[in-house]
Amino acid sequence: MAKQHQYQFCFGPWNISEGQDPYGPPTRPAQTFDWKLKQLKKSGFDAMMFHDDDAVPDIDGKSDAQVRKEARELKQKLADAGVVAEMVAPRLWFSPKTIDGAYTSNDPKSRQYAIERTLRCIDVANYLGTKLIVLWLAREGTYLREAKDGRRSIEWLVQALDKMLAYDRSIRISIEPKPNEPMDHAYVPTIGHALALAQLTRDPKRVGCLIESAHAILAGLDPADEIDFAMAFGKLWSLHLNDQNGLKFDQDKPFGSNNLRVAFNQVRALERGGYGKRGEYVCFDVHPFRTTKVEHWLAHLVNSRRTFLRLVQKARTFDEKAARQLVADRNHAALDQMVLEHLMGK
Ligand code: GLO
Ligand code: MG
Repeated sequence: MAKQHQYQFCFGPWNISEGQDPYGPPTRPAQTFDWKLKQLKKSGFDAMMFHDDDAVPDIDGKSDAQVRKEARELKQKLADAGVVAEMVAPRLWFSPKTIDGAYTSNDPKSRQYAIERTLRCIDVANYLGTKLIVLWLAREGTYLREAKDGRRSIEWLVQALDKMLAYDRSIRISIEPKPNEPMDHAYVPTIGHALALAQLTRDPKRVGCLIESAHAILAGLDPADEIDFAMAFGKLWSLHLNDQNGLKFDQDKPFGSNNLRVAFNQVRALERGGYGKRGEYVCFDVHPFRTTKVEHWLAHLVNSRRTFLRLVQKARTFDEKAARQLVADRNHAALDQMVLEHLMGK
């Protein structure tokens, strides 16, 4: 068992969302950023993750000086609240310029915009005091296969990563793979794809990954195996824990909500690999249910953290010796039941 340590927790302002879905409008009124920041600290969280335009709203319409001013003000606000910025991610999927993709758009002007916007995002990360850039490659993929050249798209992705790595030699990039939604097929659907892509860049050591439980499940994979795989490469630099009921829309359910055993195995993998010991955060990319009332607005975050910590205890009290004996004896039926009994408790 890895040496015990305290985990540090994180979420993003978008995780206190208002309940809209493709079929209906918000069900809760929007809250201010300051309110969200206060709730974060009060609920036992240590860090906040940001999109570039969470940090500097309407970033595309602002000058470099204005971006610097606003980002620095935010840094001060975070410092006053005793919160750090975990990462900054360029939100490349809202602009009319990225309708057909960002780094892999067929339009050179759009690709240029995507890169310039990302370099600005790196500036914002520097102002906020984090060196971690997260890339969720939302629209890098196709709705119909004939619309893009897959190999050329990979080359464009590598060129974009190279520009980021050259722009700032101290940043690290975590790719957050997701197999689908909004696209039919995304170009970097799994952790294996992300880490292979890293190898083609000018500085593979600075390109790692972020695992989101729901995205692994959408790819038909076990998130615990994805965690072990990334950690075998020393490349798990961030984490979006949540849950997902099979192959549906991206549900971002509370951690463990759908399958406690799959959640337990993720925590066990994190414990084994010593996740967090090099300053990595446990982030929850979870959303309230559309039905959630305003007064229960934080419950999905508080509950995810609580479930995580309870599962850490379950991982630390799991009888590893007995499990090893059952494994050696190939008694998988007993091992299976042992896990269930352990999770159910007395
Ligand atoms: C969507 C993603 C998204 C990212 C976020 C940070 O499916 O999970 O929430 O995590 O934009 O890049
Ligand atoms: Mg995510």
